[in-house]
Amino acid sequence: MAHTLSADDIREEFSQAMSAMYQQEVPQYGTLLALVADVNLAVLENNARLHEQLANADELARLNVERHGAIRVGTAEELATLCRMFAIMGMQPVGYYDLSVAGVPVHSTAFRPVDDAALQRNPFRIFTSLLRLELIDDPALREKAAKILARRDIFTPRCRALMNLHDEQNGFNAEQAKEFVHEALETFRWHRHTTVDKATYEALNRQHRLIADVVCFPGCHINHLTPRTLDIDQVQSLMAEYGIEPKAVIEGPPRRAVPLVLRQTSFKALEEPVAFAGDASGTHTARFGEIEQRGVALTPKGRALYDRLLSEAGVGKDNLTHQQHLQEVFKAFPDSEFLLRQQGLAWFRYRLTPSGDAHRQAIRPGDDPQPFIERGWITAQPITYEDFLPVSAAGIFQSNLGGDAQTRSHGNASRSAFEAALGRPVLDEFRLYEDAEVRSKRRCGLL
Ligand code: OOG
Ligand code: NI
Repeated sequence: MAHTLSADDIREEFSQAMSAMYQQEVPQYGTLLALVADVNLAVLENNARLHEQLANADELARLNVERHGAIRVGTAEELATLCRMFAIMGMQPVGYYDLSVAGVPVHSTAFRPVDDAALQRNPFRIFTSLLRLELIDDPALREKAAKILARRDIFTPRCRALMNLHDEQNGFNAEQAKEFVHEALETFRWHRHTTVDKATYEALNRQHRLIADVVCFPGCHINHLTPRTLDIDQVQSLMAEYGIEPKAVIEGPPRRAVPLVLRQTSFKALEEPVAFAGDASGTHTARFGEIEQRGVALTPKGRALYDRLLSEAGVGKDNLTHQQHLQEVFKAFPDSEFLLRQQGLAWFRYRLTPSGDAHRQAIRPGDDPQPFIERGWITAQPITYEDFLPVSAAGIFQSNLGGDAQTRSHGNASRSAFEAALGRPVLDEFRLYEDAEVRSKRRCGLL
């Protein structure tokens, strides 16, 4: 086909369209974007070294467009069709998250780009959860929910037709891509009208708020869209000034010289008016705002230490005390690029400098990169964590649910059931980071 648009181009267009739609739907999201842009600009102006580092790692350009969103679906067919839709945008399912350990009746994956160039261009990610109807313990209600879900189609007929066309042609031209983005967006739009009457909504809501959110609407509305900041502590402290009320504490690790994995904060879900089938009206709380700061991806060894320290630190009530406590506990985690590398705690991307390139023949497979780094022949940049944290995700669900989520455990992880619904296995995030490091070493002649 002539003039096929790349998946990266389509993802870029889609993420922009999604951001514009969400800004219209939730004006506070626009305020959040302005706040994050202000803070990022100030950080870059005051920190020439960070500015240079980000520019060298090709991270600067993506920062302004970088977002993640989250959606929840009700059936295997919906999940598998989303998988097709996101594949057209160059997004693959990465990782399996079992939220039932936090008392939330869903399991999830993150659709995101996986290769270096695609991530550099626009690392748009969608955290996607599938409802586990089997966790509704009232059989009549379970059956009713399944019936309601079976009746809806969250994709427009034109969107389905375009996905088929994409498969036949193996791509889209610019016009088709534009139409596809437009149609795909419909799936994630907010609907004020529920598909059920008030009594059904309330029965499902009593079972779990998330069940009502998934089952009662005609689409799978995007429930938040998160920009990336370079200084989350600063954003948290400025939120009130911008008229946004943040949740009490920043989740994840403490502030560090070398930022680790992911830190997140959010504002609470909005109470929005809804019209139920019949005449009744009421409200629904599902959509909220969130900001995140991303750091280096950890190796399994680093992740094990991280998990241990985070659970040792526990949860705090006010942010200041909690952050100070975290700082103390995380003293056990090395905080320099050299130590993280030397102890194999984090992943790095190696590059030859111009002088390294001139001495290529002196670098042999199996060599220790450290002497070359000291000589200025090779640089090692921390690989950005591109995924989500199970603990953090659960925390976000909880704050979103207004703190009354059930805490009982729903039994074993059901990864294979999730993959069967998805129609394919999910990718292993550790493998992706390891592969990125290995590829970069090979390019330098270190492997
Ligand atoms: C998803 C929550 C997970 C994150 O950033 O950890 C998430 C949801 O509430 O549907 O987006
Ligand atoms: Ni999120």
